[in-house]
Amino acid sequence: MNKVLLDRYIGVGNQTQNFNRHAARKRAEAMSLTKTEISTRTRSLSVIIPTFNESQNITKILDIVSSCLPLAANAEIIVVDDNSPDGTGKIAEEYARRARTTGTCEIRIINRKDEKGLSSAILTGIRASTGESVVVMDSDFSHPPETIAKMIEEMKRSDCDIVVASRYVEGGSITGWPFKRKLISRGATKIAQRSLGIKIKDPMSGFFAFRRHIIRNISFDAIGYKILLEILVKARGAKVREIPYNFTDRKSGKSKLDRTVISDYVKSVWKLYRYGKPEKERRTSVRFLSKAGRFYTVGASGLLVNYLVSFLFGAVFSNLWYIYATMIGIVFSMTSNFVLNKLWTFEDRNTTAKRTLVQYITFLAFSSIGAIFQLGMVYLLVGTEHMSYALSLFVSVAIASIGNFILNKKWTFKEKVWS
Ligand SMILES: Nc1nc2c(ncn2[C@@H]2O[C@H](COP(=O)(O)OP(=O)(O)O)[C@@H](O)[C@H]2O)c(=O)[nH]1
Ligand SMILES: [Mg+2]
Repeated sequence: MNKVLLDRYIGVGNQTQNFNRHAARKRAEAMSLTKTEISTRTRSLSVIIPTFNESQNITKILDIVSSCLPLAANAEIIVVDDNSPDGTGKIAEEYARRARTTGTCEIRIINRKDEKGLSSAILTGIRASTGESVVVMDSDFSHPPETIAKMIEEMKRSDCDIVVASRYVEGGSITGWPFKRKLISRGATKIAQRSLGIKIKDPMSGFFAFRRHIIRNISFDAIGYKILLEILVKARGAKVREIPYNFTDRKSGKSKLDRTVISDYVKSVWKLYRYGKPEKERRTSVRFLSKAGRFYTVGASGLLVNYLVSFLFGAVFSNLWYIYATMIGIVFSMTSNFVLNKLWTFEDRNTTAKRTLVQYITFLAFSSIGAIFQLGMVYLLVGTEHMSYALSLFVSVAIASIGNFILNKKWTFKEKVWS
């Protein structure tokens, strides 16, 4: 942020006087309206400001945001603080108390003692708010308060449901972020756009406005940092517009972005990706056949792995006895079969070492039993029943593989055979 803008936001020098004058004028205007006039007006705007350890910013941001809000909106500001150790909640409460007599809009503080997390804090604020439109913004001056009016104006002008203040549309920009953060932001944006089919340029924005009705039927997961993404995916049919703004990195306090943000992000994108996908098939017969189909496909892929690995070892290590090469091929194919069956056929996501090892050993044991059974069966059918080799091979492979599927389903992956 350049010096003039910064001064403007944090209230230094001449700009402070301007803001104070502006606020005083608005207060005077407010006083000319009677209290009942104000309270009987519908609340058209709520501004949600989540905070955590923002003691250096909170008073100034409340000053400036409240002076930026149009009186006619009968707006409220809701600060949601997660019991900040630096006393942000207390400072905000004190400010709100003073504003009750002198302020131009209602300020409420929600102090969450037991819950943590940005998305859930925003959601708490949204639920507690009553405005017809809601704006969400940070408390660290990264989001210029004067953009709020532009967002509301755009919402009315284009009659849309969501207005995103965007860093990535023409006219938007980022000031003060190191290359690494810009890269992470761009990467996360691309992932959201590609995997969730989102068209807008800045779905990761933390600065946005929306009409309350669009979230009426949404059940939120509120994982991690980016609640806008969840709204964009779940508020189907909502009309979205973007307007540019200049994001400026904070000057006071610290960013709360840490490593868990990235894993939370992956989790939330995965959840959103699954959102709206058809429910799991309910018919037992279809599920059984689908798993059997996957089991046989994996088996076929195992033959290929077996052949390729045996061939490769035989070719690369020319001194290796071909029986050893074949054995290595068998071990590789059994292992790849196991991994694919665990993750794909039986969709077992529990990958703890102990459980996986026990499953692997059980799987190998059943595969070996299957192979021995197949040998014995062919020997019996060809030798004593005089069946043709081709037919006896077919019969024994069919019985062994069906047995293998059922045994592994029941004992290795602990599923009911038919359920
Ligand atoms: N209530 C609450 N607010 C949070 C939490 N984490 C971040 N915030 C607030 O969310 C806004 C954005 O956080 P910030 O650390 O600046 O994120 P960055 O801009 O991505 O580096 C700021 O107003 C923070 O005070 C949280 O866990 N709970
Ligand atoms: Mg920030």
